[in-house]
Amino acid sequence: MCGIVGIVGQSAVSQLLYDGLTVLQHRGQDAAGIVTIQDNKFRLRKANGLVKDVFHTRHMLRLQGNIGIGHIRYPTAGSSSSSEAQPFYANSPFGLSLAHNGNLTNADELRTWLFTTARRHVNTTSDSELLLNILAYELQETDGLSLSPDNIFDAMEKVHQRVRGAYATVALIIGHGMLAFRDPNGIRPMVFGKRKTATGVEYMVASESVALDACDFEFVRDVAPGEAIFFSEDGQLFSRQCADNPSFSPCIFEYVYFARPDSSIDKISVYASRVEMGKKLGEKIAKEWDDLTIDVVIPIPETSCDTALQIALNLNLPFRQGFVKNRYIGRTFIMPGQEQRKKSVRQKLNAIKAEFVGKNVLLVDDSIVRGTTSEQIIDMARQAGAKKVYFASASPEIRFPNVYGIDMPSANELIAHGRENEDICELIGADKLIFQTIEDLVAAVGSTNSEIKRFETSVFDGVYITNDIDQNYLEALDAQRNDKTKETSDANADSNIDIHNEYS
Ligand code: PIN
Repeated sequence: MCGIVGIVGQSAVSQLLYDGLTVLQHRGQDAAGIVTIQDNKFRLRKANGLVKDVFHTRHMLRLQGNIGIGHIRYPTAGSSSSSEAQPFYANSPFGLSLAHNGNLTNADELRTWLFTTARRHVNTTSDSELLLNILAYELQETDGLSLSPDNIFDAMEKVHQRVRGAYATVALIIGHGMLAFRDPNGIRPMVFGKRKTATGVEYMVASESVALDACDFEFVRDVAPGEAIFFSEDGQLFSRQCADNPSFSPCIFEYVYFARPDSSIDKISVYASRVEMGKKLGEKIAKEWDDLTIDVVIPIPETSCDTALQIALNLNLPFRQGFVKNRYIGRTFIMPGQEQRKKSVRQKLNAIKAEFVGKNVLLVDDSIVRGTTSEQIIDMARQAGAKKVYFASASPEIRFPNVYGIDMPSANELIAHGRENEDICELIGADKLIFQTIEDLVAAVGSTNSEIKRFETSVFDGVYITNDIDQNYLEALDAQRNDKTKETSDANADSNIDIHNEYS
């Protein structure tokens, strides 16, 4: 998962881009980058690490200009080498730079086409660099020394025809402005906002609305699936629907886990959707577990807290924060490599014994992915003195890989793949295990926006919205991206060269 921001301002934008990226840091902690335009030249800084570690004063001073984009990255396609950090750059036409959240599902086909037909060199394994080159090719095809918004939208129509998958994208075109577009299914989120200054209007685009709040921009709306919005350098906004058959199918996992609760995505409050998940799951527990005695509901911090509190309210049970989280350690699911994830659980969480001794506890988490964290936490609860440990997941069994930018590429690494409740329960060591049903999850998330008829739910039901995923694709993805391959490719990452990073 990644995060993107973009600003067309009336004064220097680098600090705002930095602030926007910082509040989106939960979306990826692997690398960060900002590019601005000053005097018709790109100024770029990108490297591996957290936002606060990538940008030092000397970088910020060089990132001059009133227009810029930024990216934070968790590696989903490509390796985690720093040369794959974004934004990417292409010199022709005009000078382009692009930052992308999502994953393209026809990357191999695009790579071949770019090489054999468009004769464009792509220097990394990142699908975002492919997307940049497809956009560059289509912009190049339009005539003239300048681009009109209509030229740009015509090119975007062709981009949508060529590219498949998930892509929320911002791009800069030197001498013109900033382009933002979202894939025809609206899988990955993107919003924009504006504000007035003494000298004119400023616009900001971001993955989540929380970035607009933090930068003091007023939320305007979500970018529509298939829509492209062009913000000209002089502060004008143009937009057009550029996809042939747009359908609204946002990724449901954003609400389950990824997005911040204070964000609103596609007119649904992430926080409210998590409370609704708690209501539904509470009702299910009341119905199916009425023979069990639960003494206390304990969330596994922190995504599940809002859900767990609502479960406790529904069941009329005490809610206690039985685990203390070290907030100076990253999200475990988002850490590459199983060993690293395992080790960090004990560093990340500790139990408050008094909440466990002699009690039947109901632990609540947002999801069970690989199951290793859940297993260790259940063990921790028992060591802290719990009599019985029941476990509830706010989302259903995750049985299928994600191909749209969430790092769940290998079915074999998913504990629920090919397993039923009892097997999973035994493997994680719980006394009882309950999952939200997919119907309840969809109802919970969709309850406040009836415009959305369908969510992207493939990790739960194996139905891929882009209709282009078969077993061969999944096997190839597994081979390319499972934990084992990632560990080897990470070890080799430093040997890659980075031809476009000016300032280190
Ligand atoms: C963690 C949110 N959440 C916890 C992410 C663990 C799956 N894991 C997904 C549960 S936090 S496992 O709130 O952001 O800290 O099933 O892979 O072990």
